Amino acid sequence: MTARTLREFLADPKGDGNHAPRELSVLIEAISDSCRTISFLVSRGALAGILGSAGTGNVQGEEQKQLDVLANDEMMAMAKASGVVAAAASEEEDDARQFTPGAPYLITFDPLDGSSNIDVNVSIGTIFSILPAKDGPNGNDAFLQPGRNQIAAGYCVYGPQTTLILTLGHGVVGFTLDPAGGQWVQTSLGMNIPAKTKEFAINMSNIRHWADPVRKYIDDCLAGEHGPCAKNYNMRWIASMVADVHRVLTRGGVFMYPWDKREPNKPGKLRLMYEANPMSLLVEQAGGKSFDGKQQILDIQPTGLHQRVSVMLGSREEIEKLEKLHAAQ
Ligand code: AHM
Ligand code: MG
Repeated sequence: MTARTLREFLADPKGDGNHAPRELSVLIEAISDSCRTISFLVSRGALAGILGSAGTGNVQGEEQKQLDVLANDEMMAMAKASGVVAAAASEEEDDARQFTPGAPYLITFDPLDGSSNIDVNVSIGTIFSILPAKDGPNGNDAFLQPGRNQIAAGYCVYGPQTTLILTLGHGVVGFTLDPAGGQWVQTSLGMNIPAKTKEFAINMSNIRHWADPVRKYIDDCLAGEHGPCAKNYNMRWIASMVADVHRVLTRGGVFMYPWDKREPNKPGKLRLMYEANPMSLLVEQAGGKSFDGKQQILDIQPTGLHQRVSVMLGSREEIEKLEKLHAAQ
């Protein structure tokens, strides 16, 4: 049997002979088209003169790269043209844009995650989250739904291969872009994060700023086979959430960007609506867990489109250790 394409998967995503809702298929196919386009732009890089700064800043006060802007333009054009998106919100824009009135979906995205890696040819990606639209106007407030409301979520990694990882709320599947024909070919039937792991991902340069439970967890990992975890851990930090989470989904591990004391009033670095929530849904659907230090990330009631959040996600056993350490403090 030859591998299914994304289109064939959408025709029968649960294997029960029923196709995905038609408008959802339209949107997922449109997103996959945009990811193909962005992948092509990324691969051309300096050849197209599109590396480096755009000379502008986004709503987060961060410098925008040219590819951040190009990827954002592509995703916004896709959302508008799809005809099934009522409104779209992006890391790169202050407010949601209104598109097709009465359409069923809202979409949020980080068009190019891992911006600090763009110019150094390290894996980057696109993250997206699909929520139900409300009746009537869908301004910023319409997006403030807990992650549990997500209808679908996924990401694309622009790495040695271009891979699209997707959940429609029942398991996680993966596709690889075949550069020969431009098709998305299913290469993962069901991703499962092993409950146990020996690998963590955190930016260790922030160690002096961490809260006590995070410090204790990493100290225990670093103590190795003679410490409380009784095993030796490995560490990885790519500094592209998409690539780090992709590794966790593929072979297990823990990914953390926790709150720290640098700016105590800032809940974390990563954004809830288009980074933490879609990744948490994928991780949960693959058998893992996510936690913000107090609760499961998918249960958080958002208060702002660009709100930040403390993120710990991955292999179930390790996240449960972190939950216990936070409960004990
Ligand atoms: P971005 O969306 O502007 O790229 O920022 C988010 C990125 C994540 O992909 C990554 O996990 C983190 O920032 C890396 O941060 P740091 O440079 O502090 O290690
Ligand atoms: Mg990002």
